[in-house]
Amino acid sequence: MLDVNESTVKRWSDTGDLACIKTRGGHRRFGVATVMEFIHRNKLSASFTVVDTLANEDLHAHVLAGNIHKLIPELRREMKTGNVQGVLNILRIAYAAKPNLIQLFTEVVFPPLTEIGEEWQNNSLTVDQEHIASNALREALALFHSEVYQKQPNGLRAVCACSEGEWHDIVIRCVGYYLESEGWQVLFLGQASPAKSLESAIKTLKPDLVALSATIIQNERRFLRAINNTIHPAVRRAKARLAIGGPGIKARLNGRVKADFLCDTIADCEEIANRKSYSDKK
Ligand code: B12
Repeated sequence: MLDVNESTVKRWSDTGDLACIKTRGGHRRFGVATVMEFIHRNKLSASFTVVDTLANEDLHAHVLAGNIHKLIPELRREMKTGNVQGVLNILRIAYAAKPNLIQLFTEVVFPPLTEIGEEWQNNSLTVDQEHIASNALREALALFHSEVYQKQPNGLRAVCACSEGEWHDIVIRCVGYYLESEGWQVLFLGQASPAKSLESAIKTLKPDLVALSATIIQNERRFLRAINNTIHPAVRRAKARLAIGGPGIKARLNGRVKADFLCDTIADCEEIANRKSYSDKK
């Protein structure tokens, strides 16, 4: 892609500039998205990029110009057919054109999810179709994140989880993937984490940040009790920070829930991930 020697690639890899995955046999493998991020960061130009795999000329031009939202219909189509590799390819293309994870999630990944939710709500999509689509995305994101460029470890640890009874874990996974790319160590507790198990995880794992996602708060009193009486005190004992995100959560819970960050969008992660917020810690 860059018309350079193998030894040059090895040197970039040895200095940590170009991250690689080592196979059991000790061979280096370079993820497409990592290579693309490297190219952009170093202002190099590639003779061929994954964007060039787009057959549609208009789309190719738009994406090259950074209009990655134009990929939404492609992504939606691949999601609906449950094509994990197809979804993965769209993610790689979007990242190659714009190596910014927050923008990728906001402009490309989340809109089709919202649309699919609406189609399900107005009965134009069945439950099984919705499950196939969201699962294809979830799996592709898991593959994609292992290819994303990660900064040097920053010594900070985050625990990411969904609140009690909450199954919608795609956003909190994306939050964790972003934190990892910023050098965080991330531990996923996953869907529907009971307050008590989160409390014990905080005690043993001693994270710097606990990030929670709450899409559906079925019982507000119970939710507030779990956060204010169990999770927030555990976070304070661990001298950590607590971030809670969910649709309209600021308007809904501001002043009533104890948290360091209340987040309506994944863009709030940029503030949460900022090393300075933890400068009193390490
Ligand atoms: C995929 C999906 C599912 C999948 C989830 C798979 C998975 N592993 O995640 C499954 C099939 C399991 C599911 C189940 C249900 N779902 Co559902 N689901 C969706 C769908 C289509 C996408 C969810 C998603 O990821 N959204 C994408 C993100 C972008 O949206 P978001 O959560 O609002 O996140 C934004 C912010 O809130 C913020 N944010 C959120 N968390 C955090 C955390 C941090 C730290 C930060 C910084 C930011 C942040 O960032 C995002 C924007 O940048 C939505 C549609 C929709 N509009 O979201 C419905 C939707 C959320 N589901 C809905 C419903 C009703 C259900 C069920 C009750 C259905 C049922 N009868 O069983 C169950 C509930 C399960 C449960 N107990 O949680 C409704 C919720 C309506 C409501 N508010 O009450 C929606 C909105 C569909 C609809 N249009 O009606 N669902």
